[in-house]
Amino acid sequence: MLSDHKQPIFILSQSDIGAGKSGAAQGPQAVKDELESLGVVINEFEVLDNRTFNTVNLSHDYGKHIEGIVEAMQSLNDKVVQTVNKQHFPIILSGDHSNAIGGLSGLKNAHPNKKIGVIWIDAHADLHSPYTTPSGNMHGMPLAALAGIDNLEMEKNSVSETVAYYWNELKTLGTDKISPKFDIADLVLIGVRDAEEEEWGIIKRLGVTTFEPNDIRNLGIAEVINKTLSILVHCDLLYVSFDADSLDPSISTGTGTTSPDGLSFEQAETLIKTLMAHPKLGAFEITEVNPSLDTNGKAMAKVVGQLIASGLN
Ligand SMILES: [Mn+2]
Repeated sequence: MLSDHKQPIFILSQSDIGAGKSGAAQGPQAVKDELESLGVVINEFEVLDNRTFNTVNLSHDYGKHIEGIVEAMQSLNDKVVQTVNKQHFPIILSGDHSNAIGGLSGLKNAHPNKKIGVIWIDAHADLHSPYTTPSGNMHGMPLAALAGIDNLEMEKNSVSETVAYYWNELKTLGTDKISPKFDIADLVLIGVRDAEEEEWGIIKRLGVTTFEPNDIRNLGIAEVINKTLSILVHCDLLYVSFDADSLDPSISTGTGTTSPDGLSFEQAETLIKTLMAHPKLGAFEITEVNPSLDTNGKAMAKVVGQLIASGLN
């Protein structure tokens, strides 16, 4: 249950041009439908149809659709700022994980003087930059954009001036051009198990706390949460991002990049229930539900809907 009588506004940010596979643009609506069928009353919601920005003709090797993503994330940033300024609480249902750039930037731009701690529940580390990405897909880069990290120490791509320009726009999203949006030491990765060498380089060099599947097994999810919250105790606000691929593939049927040894339903439920009730929670994002990849109708949206409903009840 949300603390302090927070009034949620659901923001459906449908951009999926950061993913390698299309279809996650339909995820937000599928999750909202599922929440309503579970009895969650959604009084206020906003739908951003920001998936089509500027996608024609603009594919770069090391930042696919980056121009369009800058526009899409500007619109999400603005919507989150408005929501927070109205004293409402943003629950962001997003297409692919590049949407975190707009979501977290919005929280920071609404509270420029507050220190934000980030809890990233994901199979992946999402710490690539255009300089290190193997795929060029922007949904592998949101944390680096938000933390202002290029990782030139491990540079392997020759990035065009155009991509470098738009990457800088993403890092400095918002009218005050704040970068970084959070301190990389104030990041905790939960469930990470499929990251590349360049990402582990950042994690090791800059001291990012990670809870891998073995840690979660050994400590138990309750202790993982305790440790996470004690590491972030000095932060003023928390941004929680939940990627559907953090879940074990046995229950994460409809998402773009599944990976074995993921969270069980019960572990995810405990995480979401505890974090949603936290008084410092500033925004909550749920992402990467892709109904078009689902092997079993809307099974993924159902699982994610049940988790969020459980967190809200
Ligand atoms: Mn992700």
